[in-house]
Amino acid sequence: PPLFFSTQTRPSPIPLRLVGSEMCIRDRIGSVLTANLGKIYGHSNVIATDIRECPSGDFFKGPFEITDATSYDQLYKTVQKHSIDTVYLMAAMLSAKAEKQPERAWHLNMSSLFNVLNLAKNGHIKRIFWPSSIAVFGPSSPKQLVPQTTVMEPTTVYGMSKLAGERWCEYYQLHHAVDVRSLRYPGIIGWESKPGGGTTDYAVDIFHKAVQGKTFSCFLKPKTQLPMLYMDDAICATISIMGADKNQLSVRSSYNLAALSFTPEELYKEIQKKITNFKIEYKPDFRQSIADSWPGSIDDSVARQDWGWQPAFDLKKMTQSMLENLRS
Ligand code: AKB
Repeated sequence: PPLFFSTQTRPSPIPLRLVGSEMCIRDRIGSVLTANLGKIYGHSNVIATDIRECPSGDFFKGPFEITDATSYDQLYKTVQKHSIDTVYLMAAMLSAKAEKQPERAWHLNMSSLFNVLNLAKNGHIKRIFWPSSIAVFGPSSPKQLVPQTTVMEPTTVYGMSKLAGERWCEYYQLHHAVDVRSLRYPGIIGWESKPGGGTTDYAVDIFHKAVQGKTFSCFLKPKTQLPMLYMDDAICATISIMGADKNQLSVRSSYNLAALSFTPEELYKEIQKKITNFKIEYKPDFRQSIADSWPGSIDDSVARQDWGWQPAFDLKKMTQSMLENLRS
């Protein structure tokens, strides 16, 4: 993908990756994205932030700034200190956790977005990536191959915040020429860190239990189909859309993104091909109703047409990669 250069004289396309409060350790996509952006632009050109000190994990090697993404002033100071021109705002409280803390989730998910949109509107940064989610769809949306534009009545706090965020992204692009780009991430599966507060995170935890030789207790029913995306594909899609010519982009709210869909039963059987004595039990909890409100599969033809999206990992390849990396 083409490199992004700041307007500074030095070649420093410094994207600022923001993570939410408790998202530092469990911010899986943000951690891996930072490391990948560092490989492209140079680790010293990618500034990672969180509301508190992150352990010196191996997921990024560049500068780190303690920054509260819900504070405009703190964001402004970090942006000015490092001459940042591109922000990847990964701060959010995910679906399951947000149902337990609705007002805190709304505050984190919305105020961080407004802060970054206003930094761009006020001319302090040039470009923004902001992740939306399949959570924007609800029970009245089509269940299979849900289209880019359809009925969207989310029944979760997280989904409502992401739908509202999409509308604001399009509004700032239309009224303030803010270059903000967004993807509706499915459930993201990666080996790089532990599962977080998401409903799709069962599909991460199951691999940890499999390699530990433990029985996996699944909080969803066996035939609950959900759209998923392997971490490598999520990173590729994020870097690709940020590298696209903005005249290619027909969608300025958020693009549908898809790679694979599966049920816990299908994932378990795929893992069992490699770990034959692996056991699963099903104990559905409150997260079942969240999953039931989401579609089983996504139509991402608009993303494929506009900026050439093409996933690389299917269920077999993802399972193999997860097990190999977790074992190593
Ligand atoms: C969640 O499960 O909350 C997230 C999502 C689908 O956006 N992984």
